[in-house]
Amino acid sequence: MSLDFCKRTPKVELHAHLNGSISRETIEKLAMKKNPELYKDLRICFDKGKAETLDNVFQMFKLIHQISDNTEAIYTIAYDVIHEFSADNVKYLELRSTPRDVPSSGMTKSSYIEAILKAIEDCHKENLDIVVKFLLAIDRRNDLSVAKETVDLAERYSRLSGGTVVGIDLSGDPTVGDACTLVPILRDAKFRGLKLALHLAEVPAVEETEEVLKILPDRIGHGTCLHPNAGGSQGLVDTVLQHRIPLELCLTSNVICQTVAHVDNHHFKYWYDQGHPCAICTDDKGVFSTSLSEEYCLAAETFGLTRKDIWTLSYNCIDMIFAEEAVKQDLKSKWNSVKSYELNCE
Ligand code: 6MZ
Repeated sequence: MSLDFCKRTPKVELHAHLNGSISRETIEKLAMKKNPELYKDLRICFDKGKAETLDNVFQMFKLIHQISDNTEAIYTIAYDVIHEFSADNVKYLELRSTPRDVPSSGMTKSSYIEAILKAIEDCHKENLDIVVKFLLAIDRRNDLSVAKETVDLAERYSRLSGGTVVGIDLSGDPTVGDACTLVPILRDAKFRGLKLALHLAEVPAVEETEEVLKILPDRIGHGTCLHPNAGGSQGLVDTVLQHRIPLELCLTSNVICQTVAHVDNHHFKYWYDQGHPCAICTDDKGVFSTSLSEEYCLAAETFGLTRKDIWTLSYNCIDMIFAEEAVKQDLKSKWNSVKSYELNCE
């Protein structure tokens, strides 16, 4: 499989954390302005291979958050990340990010969200060929009151942005906190019409996953340990299959974080073979030094997928997006307009 073919294939990115997607160029731009010493630390961290465990990755987020502590930086990161995905031929992108208050810079959760919305709007005004939606993230360490504040903000900004904010993500270090405590507010978010993309079973956690699955989220992030062979249970697998809850699968991320021992063992194979809806995603393209095209190429090479398989995998993601039917139809025509050319040429 050529990387070139994966680059030319139009793609949908459904699982991209804003601060984890930051490129080296943007880090350099922001860190040099703020503190060259911090840049040295970040550069050491970003050298390929340094993000080698889940723990290290979460340390890297702490460093990145030091440079994204003001609305100007948040705007720059969002603007650059959207351009980078667009350059990789991503036609539809759902960004997710955890709103932060930083009193020393005057950043509030609202101004954080507004900076991202402004970047999305400015990219749209430039006629960049990409539709961008936004999910507000709840960190699983948060208590119910912080989570409720995020859901209130999502509801408010969904209205104010005319539908750019579409829902809620639940993420954060999977080895910390208990998502069960957040179930009432997640249920309420769904009731208020927000979509739910929840990180589930990134590490083994059968009881927690059973409890959260009762909400029937709209999509699952990772789902690495749903299967009994990976520390899950047949009951979890059956629920996900029965409700056809789409999975957002991030190959490089799982291998680097060591939640999957080797890419050959990635759970993509199991779910793909069941004909279950699977979206290949990057997770944190900056932290993991990857791109969506590289992830498709890796999936193709590892699991012997043909060009037609890759095309279909990408096309099928359109039905998993959190956008109205008209957007889905537009995307499908875009895919279909280049399909026969791309699949027939060498
Ligand atoms: C769980 C993750 C993650 O929100 O500041 N995040 N949560 N599992 C992962 N797998 C590696 N990768 C990223 O982006 C950074 C935040 O996204 C979540 C974490 O909460 C991290 O702090 P934002 O834009």
